[in-house]
Amino acid sequence: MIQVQRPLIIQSQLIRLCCPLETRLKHASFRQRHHRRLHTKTVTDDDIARLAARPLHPLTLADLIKNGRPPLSASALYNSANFTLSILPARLAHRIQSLRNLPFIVVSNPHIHKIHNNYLHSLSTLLPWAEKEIKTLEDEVKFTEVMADLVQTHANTISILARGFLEARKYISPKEVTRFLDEHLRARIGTRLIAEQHIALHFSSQPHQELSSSSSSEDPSHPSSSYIGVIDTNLRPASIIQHCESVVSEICELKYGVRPHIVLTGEPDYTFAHVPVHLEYILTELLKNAFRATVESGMEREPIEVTIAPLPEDLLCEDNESMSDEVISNIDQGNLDVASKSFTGQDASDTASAVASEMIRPLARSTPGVTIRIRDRGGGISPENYAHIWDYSFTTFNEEQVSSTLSGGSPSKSSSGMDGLNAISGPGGDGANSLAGLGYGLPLGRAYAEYFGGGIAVQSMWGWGTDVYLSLRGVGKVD
Ligand code: ADP
Ligand code: K
Ligand code: MG
Repeated sequence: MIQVQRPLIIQSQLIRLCCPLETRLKHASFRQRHHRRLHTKTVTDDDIARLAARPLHPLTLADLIKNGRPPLSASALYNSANFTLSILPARLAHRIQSLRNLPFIVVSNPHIHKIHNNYLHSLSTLLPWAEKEIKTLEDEVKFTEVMADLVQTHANTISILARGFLEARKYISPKEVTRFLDEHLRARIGTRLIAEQHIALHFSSQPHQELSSSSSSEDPSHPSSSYIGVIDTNLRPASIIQHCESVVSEICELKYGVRPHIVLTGEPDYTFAHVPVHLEYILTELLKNAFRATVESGMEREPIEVTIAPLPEDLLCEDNESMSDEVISNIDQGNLDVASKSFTGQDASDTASAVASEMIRPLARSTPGVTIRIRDRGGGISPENYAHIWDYSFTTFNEEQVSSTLSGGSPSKSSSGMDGLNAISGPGGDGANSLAGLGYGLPLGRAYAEYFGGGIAVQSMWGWGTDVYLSLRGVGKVD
């Protein structure tokens, strides 16, 4: 297999912040008890064309929290299942079409073809539900099994695609790969979030409470009341930073005997509503880059400064006002092309407007957020390299190491000795560490940040160091 095994202690640390303990325990016991074959229906080309012709429902924050705080009643839970069911088939069909639109020789690559087949499989598990309304507990449990299968099937998508595009690099340019992955991985973030949200709500809802009775008070660091599904309404960025620092610096010390340290400044007690796994993924990638640069340039005695600065409220108001009621109502009604055109003033292509709408949509409903600056003394980024840092395939890591990281063998020692640091990554969906060193950290981190209206900006002071600004918006007013 293509996964590189991470030391056990670190893997479990990474999982820790992903979701409340009780959800994790229940998820595990659910998977054990419901390990049976799912009902499937063969997917025809007609099915794909028909479903892909449906407009894509833009996932709003309101969608994720509209069923209220858990525990959900049975009817709210059915609403969540039916909503999930109403939007996933079209999303999967769009992904299949977009994979089929790649050059034939690229989509014929076994790894990329595997991803194509994974989407076909997931669509085949959803088709039997196509004309159904979920209104019994029995159906809801079965549907949650389908969702668990969906999340599981696509868990390693990123490392598999990375390997496929690496093998097919003779036939497709880095810019084309970036264009495809930017759309594909952004769409995947949304699809995954919808499925995981339903799974999380399922486990924290009244009809399934008996599953949780033994575990509800075991994890005081995760008071379940602050969670609505996968969203933590009381997320403290400083806690995630400290956690990511310990993971990244532990690897650094184990491998190289040095451990750059972080100095945390700003407002460490700030909290807001966001998706913890997203934040953890992004910060792990950004810290990994900062640590790598710091050690490579022999500056490990210099602290990496991380500053947490809440966004001023009035600034957000102005920002929200800049989006007219017309744009907001078009977003709400799913008229993304119209909304994106009137917001950006551009007649965007389908793809561009899909990407643009994924970005503008959350702005309409956002609440305060935060900027996190990561400042390192790692020497900065050369102007030649700076032009490429957002390309999915671009890395200053050498190819031998990348191939060996992907093939799961122990990476060869590099002249810089940084292979180990590049073999780690956050749990941004893969749960594995195989995408690191492939040049996916910055672009995928930015995709996560932009999903709810934030962003990442990199400012390099060549010869000195790098400042990275991560901005995140709170995910909507809850309550
Ligand atoms: P990867 O880390 O796998 O190479 P990334 O997308 O995370 O991929 O980063 C791409 C490249 O950008 C890195 O290989 C490195 O050359 C450069 N880079 C990113 N962050 C920094 C930093 N803080 N200091 C110096 N170079 C950086
Ligand atoms: K990159
Ligand atoms: Mg990186």
